[in-house]
Parts: sequence; structure tokens; C-alpha cells
Amino acid sequence: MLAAAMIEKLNEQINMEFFSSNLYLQMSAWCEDKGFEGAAKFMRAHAAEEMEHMHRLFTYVSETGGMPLLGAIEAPQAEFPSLLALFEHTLEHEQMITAAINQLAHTAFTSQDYSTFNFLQWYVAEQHEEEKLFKSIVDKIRLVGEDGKALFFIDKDLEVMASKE
Ligand code: OFO
Repeated sequence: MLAAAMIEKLNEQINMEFFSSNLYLQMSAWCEDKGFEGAAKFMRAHAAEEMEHMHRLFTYVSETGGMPLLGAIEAPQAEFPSLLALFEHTLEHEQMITAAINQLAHTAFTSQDYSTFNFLQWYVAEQHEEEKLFKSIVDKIRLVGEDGKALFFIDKDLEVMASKE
């Protein structure tokens, strides 16, 4: 049985994962609108991944006798100045999520909730992967620049990455 304070924090994380999913889905619409079809597919696939992050937490809370609570979810940003700005935003967002996961792990550990601490290790590893992934995309766009031809190839690359998501 989880402590009430822990359940509350896990519920906050459930909402953050929902927000991540909505943010990436919204970003996919921007990409589609600007003709970046590969990027759109990539963001859509990533939105689905975030839904899985949400479900994993949801299941954990209910399996441990808690009650998952879905609160209001803020509307995500819908306009971006460029594809690079969009991916910079994903990287900053993932860094924020990593900080939230670290905070959760800290709370679990210091309150001797080792079950939750253990459960959160999956998220710790996942955040490492997510930051690495988004950083590699940001780096690539910065490297090739943002003219039409360069972005065309970036978009093709993202399409390939989307199929591996
Ligand atoms: Fe992108 O890792 Fe969940 O939020």
C-alpha cells in the first residue's frame, strides 16, 4: 500500500506523461502542416510512447492499492518558429521530465518506499534514452543547417527513426 503523499506525486507524473503525449501529438500536427511528414510520423509515434509511460504509472498506482486520478491537462504549445525550435523544445521538455522523475525517485527513497523506487528505475533509464534521442536530433539539425535541402534529409531520417520507435 502506497503512502498518500506518494500516490499524489505519482498522479502528478501521470498527468505529466499525458501532457507529454499531447505536446508531441500537437507537434506532429505542426510538422504535418509544414510538410515535414517524417517528423510528423516521428512525433506521432513518440506521442504513443508517452501514452505507454502514462499507462505504466496508472497500472502501478492501481495495483498498489492507490487510485489514479486524472486531473486537468494544460493545452500544449502549437506554434513553433522552425523545426529546430520544435526539437529544442522537446529536449528542454524531456530535461524537465527527467528532473521530475529524479525528484520522485528521491521522495520514494527517502521515505523508504523501495517498491516505488524500484518501479521508477525503468523511468530513470528511459529518460536517459529520451534525452539522448532528442539531443541527437537537435545536434543533427544544427550541424546540417536549416535550408530546404538539409531539412528534407532530416525529415527522411526522422521517417526512418519513426519506424523504429
Ligand atoms: Fe518523454 O518521457 Fe515520458 O514524459
